[in-house]
Amino acid sequence: MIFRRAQIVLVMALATACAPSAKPTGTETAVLTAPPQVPPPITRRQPATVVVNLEVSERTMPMADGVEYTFWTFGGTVPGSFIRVRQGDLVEFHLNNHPSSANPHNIDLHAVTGPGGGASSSVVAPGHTATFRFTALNPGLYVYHCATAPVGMHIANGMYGLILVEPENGLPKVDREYYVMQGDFYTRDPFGVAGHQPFDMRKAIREEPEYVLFNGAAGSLTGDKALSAQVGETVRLFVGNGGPNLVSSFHVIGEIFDRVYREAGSVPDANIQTTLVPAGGASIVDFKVEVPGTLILVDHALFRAFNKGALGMLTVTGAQDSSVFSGRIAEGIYQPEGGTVQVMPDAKAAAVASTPAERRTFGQRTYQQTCAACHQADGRGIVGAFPPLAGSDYLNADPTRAIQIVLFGLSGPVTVNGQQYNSVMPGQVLSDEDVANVLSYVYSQWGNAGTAVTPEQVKKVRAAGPVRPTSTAAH
Ligand code: HEC
Ligand SMILES: [Cu+2]
Repeated sequence: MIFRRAQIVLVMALATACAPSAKPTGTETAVLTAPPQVPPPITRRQPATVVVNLEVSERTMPMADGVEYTFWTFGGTVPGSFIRVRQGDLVEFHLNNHPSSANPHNIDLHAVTGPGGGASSSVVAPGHTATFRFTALNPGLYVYHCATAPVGMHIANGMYGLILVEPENGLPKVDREYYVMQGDFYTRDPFGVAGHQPFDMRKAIREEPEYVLFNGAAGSLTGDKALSAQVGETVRLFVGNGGPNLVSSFHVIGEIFDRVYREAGSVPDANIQTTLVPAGGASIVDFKVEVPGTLILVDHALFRAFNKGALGMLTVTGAQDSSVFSGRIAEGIYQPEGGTVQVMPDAKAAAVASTPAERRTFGQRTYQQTCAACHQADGRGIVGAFPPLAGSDYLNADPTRAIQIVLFGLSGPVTVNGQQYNSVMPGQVLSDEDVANVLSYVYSQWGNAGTAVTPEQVKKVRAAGPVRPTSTAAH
């Protein structure tokens, strides 16, 4: 016992002895990366002076399909550049505000021990630069953000990012590291309405975002921008939340986090399903991917994921392991409430189109507001859950059937482009005009057949009533 106590005291003494008291030696310039990439781990075993050059710029970029927003950025991206330093490093921070900016900005790094996290030392007018230094005393993953008044607005426009202060001996090695940061956005028009969207201060004060996004855009981490890994690899996500208002319930559908540094603290916890990421906070999650498939990153406050954009993907490739996951091995029909598919409430007033082009424009709006939540903004759906409308053989084979599906819903097995789906699409409460608009739009997109659908056709199908559609494209 006495021996053990002596050992512990010795370990503590060693820990304090080689802690940040060591003087930085040498100077290097920090490698900054755009999301979702992360700079490589630091291999140095002693502190250094690290120079960070970060440029603030205001730029108009896509926020969703057809939607643009003038973001205020650190390093030209939302979230801002990822910064990686080591505990004990002396950081020399240069904040440069591009001459084209309309506003002054500054930076508050939660990794700074000092007044305002550097905010008042870093205020920069357009075309100016400010320099300050700090020593990274505490290891962890820290949010940085602009703190220029009105602070909430600068953050709502995208001014936040992450700085990792690696502990002296580094983090445990993993095969892949990615950078994902959530933020809530307040636009004049509802989610998906095309065009340039100005910031809406009243919605921001009411905390009612139209968009909740990972990495600054709906679809920033889906399709060919999905994160990737191979079966058997370990993945680490540096997850941040810029807010300004919402707290994130970060979850990856189809995975369990083997290790979570909750709120980016130093002691990892194990086997976590969903981790809370506060506004102005972060979390580090590590997991091994055991089976191939698409893992879905969400804020598990799920309307944010399926209706406001907070959805990303991690594509895992490699060999199947049916002992870990079997896939569907049996199926049958279970209908406690009878065979009818439920219909969603809340029909909206129709937009009456006077030309085919206008019909498609109105249809795009309905698509973004109604269909994109499931079939995705790019029409490619989600493998295993929502069939694609882009290049769908099933859709293109029969417009009457497509009208039936939108009006009355669809359930049971269907095969789309050779893939089986067996789920439920609720009937959509839309007017004849709206159905004609949305289907004309869908048919005009993504390599589809270009079929024009008229309100008269929809009216006839509605009058004929529900039919169980055939399950394959051919009929
Ligand atoms: C709540 C999610 C959801 C919404 C919203 C939704 N769908 Fe679907 N949709 C599905 C699912 C799930 C299926 C497959 C149903 C099955 O497996 O039987 C499907 C199937 C389809 C199909 C046939 C299969 C294919 O890919 O060609 C079409 C066409 C379609 N939906 C069009 C639409 C249109 C147009 C809208 C918007 C007006 C819409 N859906 C809204 C979930 C949804
Ligand atoms: Cu700012």
